[in-house]
Amino acid sequence: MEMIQRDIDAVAASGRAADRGFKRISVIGLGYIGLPTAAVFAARGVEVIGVDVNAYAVETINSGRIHIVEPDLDMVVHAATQEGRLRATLTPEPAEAFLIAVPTPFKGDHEPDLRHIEAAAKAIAPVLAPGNIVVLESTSPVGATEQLASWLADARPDLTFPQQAGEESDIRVAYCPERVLPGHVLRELVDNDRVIGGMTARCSAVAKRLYKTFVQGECVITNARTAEMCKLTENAFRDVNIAFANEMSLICDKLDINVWELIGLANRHPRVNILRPGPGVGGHCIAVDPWFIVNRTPEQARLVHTARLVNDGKPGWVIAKVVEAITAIHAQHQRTPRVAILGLAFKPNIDDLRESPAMEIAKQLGQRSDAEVCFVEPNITGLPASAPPARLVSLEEALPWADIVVVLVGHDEFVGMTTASNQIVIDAVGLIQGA
Ligand code: SAJ
Repeated sequence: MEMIQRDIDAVAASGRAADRGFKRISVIGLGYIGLPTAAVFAARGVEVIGVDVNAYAVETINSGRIHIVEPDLDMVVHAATQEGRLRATLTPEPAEAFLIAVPTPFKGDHEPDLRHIEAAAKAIAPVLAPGNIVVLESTSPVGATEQLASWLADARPDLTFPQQAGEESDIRVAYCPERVLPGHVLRELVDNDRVIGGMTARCSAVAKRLYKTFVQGECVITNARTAEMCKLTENAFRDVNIAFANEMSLICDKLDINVWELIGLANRHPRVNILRPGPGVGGHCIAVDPWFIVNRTPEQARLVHTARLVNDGKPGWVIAKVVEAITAIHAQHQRTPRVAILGLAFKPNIDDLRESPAMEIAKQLGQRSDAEVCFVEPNITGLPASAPPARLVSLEEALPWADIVVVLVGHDEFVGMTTASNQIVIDAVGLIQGA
């Protein structure tokens, strides 16, 4: 390891004199990670060519606007396009560095689906030139960077790649995962430490030089496989810890204990820090990435697998609680119960409803014929087309109206609200019943 570090430092030092920084880079995939990354490179004076298959995204960005929701990103993209440093296109163009930030979903039985990486590799291959670096940022299963390099080599037999020519290769290839938190992307892109896994020491050194254009955190070098696994490990760690909290909430419900009080008490221990139970784990990363570990090592990844099952089971548990309450009101008052669902986003204080356990719960409850349901989501102005035909109302309207109040997201707007003693409250996030 020490040896590798010495090699890397030597390569970096030798490159430094000749290098005056990257002038033109390309980002493939202009979504939640690619677009902010393109924008911060552009803000550092680099000419950035953003590439996306989505014509609407390309057009929107070229007009100085954004097609995703992320605080302050609109201003940075606007400035970059106005000053001519960021340009979006459907077709790749030559550049010194190519960063790939495309989605990596799973298919079938939670098997990683690398078809967007493959498509990106085939798209950039024709414009690659000796001396270029290709960096994969998409969360990927272990071995994906080697697979990317092999797709590139198949498409460009006239160039050499690290798997063929080692340090002497024409093209450098590295893996460098993003690890930014939605809602804080611009700050975290700059401040967070970065893990850089080159296919060779020289690949790592060049990638580090590239990221040092804007990263103020440390850029720590390892190999590609460890960097891939590091990203998966971070999100699996969080998933396992949330699963522990969620399992505690089920256990406490059975034993008639307030889980929020319990966690508050347990967390007073200096070495205990239990996360918060919720309606399930949403978002585009934590509910997906652990499967990439399970898929490759099913025999060994037992805890990681169980955590996924525990968290995926939580929305069904919340729904069962609400159905129990609906049945109780029917039996007691012989009328259709009114259910207010508070929060649809996948976590507090954002407007992103995709991959949201709250939305999954809302959809199922909204389709019931034995209850009247309304939704409260202060961060949106209208329901998506996929939502059931329920009303989107304000908290002030929903609270006095409802027989059953279901709290699914701890948005700031819900903090401090009070419910009536004759209402049934199902509080999945501990906003009302929390200690
Ligand atoms: N959640 C709980 N209880 C908690 C914390 C979170 O139920 O105590 C739920 C949230 O409500 C949400 C889900 O987990 O539904 C995920 O939210 P999150 O805030 O934990 O994470 P993400 O998905 O927004 O971002 C994660 C981050 N990874 C880690 O914190 C290890 C981020 O740094 C990554 O860059 C991102 O995944 C990614 O892109 O992989």
